[in-house]
Amino acid sequence: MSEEKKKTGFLGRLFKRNRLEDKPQEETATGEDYVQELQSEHPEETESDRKIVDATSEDQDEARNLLVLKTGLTKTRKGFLKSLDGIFAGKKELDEQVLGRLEEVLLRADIGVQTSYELLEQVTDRVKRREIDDPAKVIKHIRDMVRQSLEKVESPLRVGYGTEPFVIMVIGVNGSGKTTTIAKIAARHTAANRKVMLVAGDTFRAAAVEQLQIWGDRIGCEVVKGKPQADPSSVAFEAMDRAIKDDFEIVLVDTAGRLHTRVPLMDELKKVRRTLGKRIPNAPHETLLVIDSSMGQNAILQARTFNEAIPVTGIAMTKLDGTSKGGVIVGISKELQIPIRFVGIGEKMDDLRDFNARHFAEAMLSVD
Ligand SMILES: Nc1nc2c(ncn2[C@@H]2O[C@H](COP(=O)(O)OP(=O)(O)OP(=O)(O)O)[C@@H](O)[C@H]2O)c(=O)[nH]1
Ligand SMILES: [Mg+2]
Repeated sequence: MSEEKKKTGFLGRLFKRNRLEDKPQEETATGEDYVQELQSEHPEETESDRKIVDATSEDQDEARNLLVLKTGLTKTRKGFLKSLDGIFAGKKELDEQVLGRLEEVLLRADIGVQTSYELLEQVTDRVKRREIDDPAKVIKHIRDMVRQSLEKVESPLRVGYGTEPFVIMVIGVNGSGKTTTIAKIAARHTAANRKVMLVAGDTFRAAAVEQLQIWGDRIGCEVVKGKPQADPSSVAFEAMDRAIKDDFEIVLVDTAGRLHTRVPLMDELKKVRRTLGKRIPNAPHETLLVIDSSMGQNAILQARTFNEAIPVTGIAMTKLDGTSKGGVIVGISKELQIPIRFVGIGEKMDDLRDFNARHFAEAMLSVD
C-alpha cells in the first residue's frame, strides 16, 4: 500500500483527531448475550461515531443521476406503464371494470400486496370524489405514493471516519451481487483516497476468494484472505486486527451466500458478525443486505429471512437494469422499513447509485 493511498482527505484527518477522546467504551455482546443483542437490535451509533459523515461519493448532478436511473429502470418502467396503458386505452371513464383491471396490474407489479391494495383504495376513493378523472392522474397518484413510501427508507450510507475502521458486512444469497457491490463501494472510496480493505469471508469457494482478489488488484486495495476452507470468523478476526493496526478506514467483508458444509448459513454469518464486534466494539457498523431485484416477490421473502437472523441495517437492490420487477423495492421498503442504501443498475463500477426516492419513483413511473 503506497503512502498516497494511506492518506485521508483534509476532513478525514481533521476529524480523526476529534474522534480520539470520545470513542464509546461499549462492551461487545458475546456468547449468550448475542441472542439478546440480536433482539435488541444493533447498538446505536453515538454522535462521536458520526463526527464526519460521507453519505455519498457519487457526482451530484441531479439531472444526470435521474437520467442514468431512468435508463437503468427502463424495463420496469416500460412494463408497468404498458400494463397501465392496456387498461386505460380507449376508456374515457374510470369505471368499475377499469379499477378491477388496475388491481390486477398493481398486484403483478411486484410492489407488494399491501401496497397494491392501499393504492387501489386511494385511487378508488379519489375517483369517487372526482379528484381523479383521467388515467394520467392515476399514474401521477401512484407515482406520488411510491415516492412517499420510498422516502421513508431513503437514507444513504453514512460512513464515519475516525480512529477505528468503519466496517461493512455484506450478506445475501449466492449470486445476488455481493462481491460486485463490494467492489463498487470500494472503488468509490478508494477513488476518494480512503484506505479500503476487502475481506474474503467466503472461504468455502476458492473462486469467491479469487474474484475478490481480482477486484482488489483492479481497484488498488488490500484483500485479506485466509487459508483455503478456513473458518470465516478467523479470517474476520485477523482482518479486524490488521485493519486497526494498519489504520484502515473502510473494511468491506464479503460473505458466503450458500454453504456446502453442515453449518447453516445464518449461524455462520452470525458468528462472523459477532467476531467483527469482538475486536471493534461497534462493528459491523453496517450490515448491508444485497438483494437481486429480479427475484420479484422472492426478494421480499429473502430479505425477511436474513433480517430475522441478522439485524440488517441497510439494503442494496441490484440488477435493476435487467428486470421488469424493479417495483419490488416498494414492497421491500414497506414490509421491512430498512434503509435502502444503494441501487445497482449495471455491472460497471459507477452503476451502483445512492438510493434516491424521488428519482426512483420518477424513473419507475414517468410517462415521457
Ligand atoms: N446487470 C447487472 N448485473 C449485476 C449487478 N450486480 C451484480 N451483477 C452481476 O451478477 C453476477 C453475480 O454477482 P456477484 O457479485 O458475483 O454475486 P455474489 O452475491 O457475490 O455471488 P456469490 O459469491 O456466488 O454468493 C455477476 O455476473 C455480476 O456482474 C447489477 O446491478 N446489474
Ligand atoms: Mg461473491
